[in-house]
Amino acid sequence: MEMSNAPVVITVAPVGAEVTREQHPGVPFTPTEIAAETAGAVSAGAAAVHLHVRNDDGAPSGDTARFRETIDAVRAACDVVTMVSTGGALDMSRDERASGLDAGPDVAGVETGSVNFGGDEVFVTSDADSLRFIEHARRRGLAIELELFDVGHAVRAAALLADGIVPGLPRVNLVFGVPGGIDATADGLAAMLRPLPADAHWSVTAIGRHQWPMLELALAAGAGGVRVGFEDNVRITRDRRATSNADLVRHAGGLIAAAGRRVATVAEARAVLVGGSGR
Ligand code: KMH
Ligand code: ZN
Repeated sequence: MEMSNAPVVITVAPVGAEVTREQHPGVPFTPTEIAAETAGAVSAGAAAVHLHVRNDDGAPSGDTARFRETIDAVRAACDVVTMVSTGGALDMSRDERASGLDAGPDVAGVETGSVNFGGDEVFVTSDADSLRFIEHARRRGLAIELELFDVGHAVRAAALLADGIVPGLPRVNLVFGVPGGIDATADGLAAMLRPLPADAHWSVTAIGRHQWPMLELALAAGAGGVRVGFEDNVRITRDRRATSNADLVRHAGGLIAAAGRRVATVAEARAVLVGGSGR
């Protein structure tokens, strides 16, 4: 994969499904809270938002109306590319996981395989699940970003792209540091990139303490995007918790500048993440 001087899209993942207010009291739950947290992150340089939704009590929600209310609130608060997760939460049905696709987002995130999350937790996405989410997203005219946690997922993503099942520009997000997934190392990054098309727009997510070192490494290797947010990590350093999602985005912006790169505008992010999908 070639080095890149392209602007770097910062995606913020402010909500997640698993992170709790014990881990960070600022995790947003309601549409209003999610919109405010997203707007702050956009002011700090984020150009896309990866959304999960919650009930008022913080329980993950698989309700289309809740997604719609959240997306509307986000759009009223700021200009940003909206992406819904079809990963949902571990105990959700496939229908609940698909609920965001009917809420009018710009982009659908779709997994291409299963992965252990540690202990008894298994995040299951069968090939049939992937194909159903992709078909649903296509029916809705959504752009698709493939979410890859291990090398086999990248192999499957490459086939889905080559066969035109996932149409348009190849867009992938590589996730590092999940207990049963690819390791957050330079070798891990090379292994994930190897099966993918050379023109893929690739973004990097890394979990917990792996986040900042992996993002630095990925930026030096030409990543087209980085993802930060409470969903992935709540800390700037081991000793300092981030004050907000915007704080995490600002820190990512510093790493991008240090790598001699530039943060993408929302218009640039839209061209890369949504362009060619007909939206
Ligand atoms: N919450 C996890 C079970 C994604 O959003 O694409 C799945 C997840 C991945 O967060
Ligand atoms: Zn997610």
